[in-house]
Amino acid sequence: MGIEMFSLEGKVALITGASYGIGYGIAKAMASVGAKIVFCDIKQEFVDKGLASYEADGIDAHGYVCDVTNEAAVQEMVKKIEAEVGVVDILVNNAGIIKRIPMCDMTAEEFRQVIDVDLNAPFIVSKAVIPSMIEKGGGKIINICSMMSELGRETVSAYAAAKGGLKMLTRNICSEYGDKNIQCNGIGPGYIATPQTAPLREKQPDGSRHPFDQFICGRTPAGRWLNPDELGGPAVFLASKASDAVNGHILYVDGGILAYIGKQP
Ligand code: NAP
Ligand code: GCO
Repeated sequence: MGIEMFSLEGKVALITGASYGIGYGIAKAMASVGAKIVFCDIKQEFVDKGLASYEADGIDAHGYVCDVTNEAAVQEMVKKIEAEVGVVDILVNNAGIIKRIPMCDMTAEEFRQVIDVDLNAPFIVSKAVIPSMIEKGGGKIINICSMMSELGRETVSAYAAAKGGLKMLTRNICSEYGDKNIQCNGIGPGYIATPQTAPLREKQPDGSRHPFDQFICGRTPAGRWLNPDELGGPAVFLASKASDAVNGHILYVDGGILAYIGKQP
């Protein structure tokens, strides 16, 4: 077997929340090895922006408006995709939100919102595509986890609970559907420069670097933030035949953060 073991030629890949950011970087990489790209976003405005970006990059993507927390809307979207593009061979549960609020100041409603998008939605979307994957003889599911699947941090209790839960949902899908030739793995990105993390990189009023920016670069052996394109290779691997024996694994793409104690003073 040669390089074709990484080919996604003829495969339909659904990437949620992929108008920009990490999802977009993953979609671009998958398209470059032959996948047909389907994405969704919660607002028409972002789907339109996403479609324009894909077109500018020479990618013929299909975009749908869908709130991934709404089970009826997700079921309807998956039916449409099957009719208009084909059965989803690869699902990337990427859409996600974060609320950085100290736990005792966070309302139960805010906690639920994060769990809803970051944990319930991957359950809902996976559940919608698995039956057709089984009928077709297999499929790949990639859940976008986080450093917070392993580590805690002040202010991100809901996010850490959701991403820790997503790690276990990944292992459970692997356990439950491995015998149907479905591989479900996670990618745990480190700190990636996207709109979600923009507040952590904002320059201070005096022009100096945000303290969190300095902290995270000191915790990353490479000494820098990663970019969405750097998740492309690992995602292609987990979507391709090359990873058919990899199941229930979380691949941390963190520039080494989890291996490092941090820069010594
Ligand atoms: P982002 O820039 O905020 O993009 C997230 C996307 O998800 C946006 O397009 C957003 O749409 C969409 N979305 C949110 N709620 C949705 C819903 N209910 N239905 C459909 N789409 C929805 O985030 P990102 O940084 O690329 O992160 C992508 C994933 O990676 C998330 O799961 C995040 O937790 C995870 N992650 C990020 C980092 C990082 O450092 N950036 C690190 C580890 C893990 P709108 O813009 O319309 O709201
Ligand atoms: C935060 C960050 C993180 C990262 C990422 C780490 O506030 O700590 O936003 O949650 O985005 O998920 O892997």
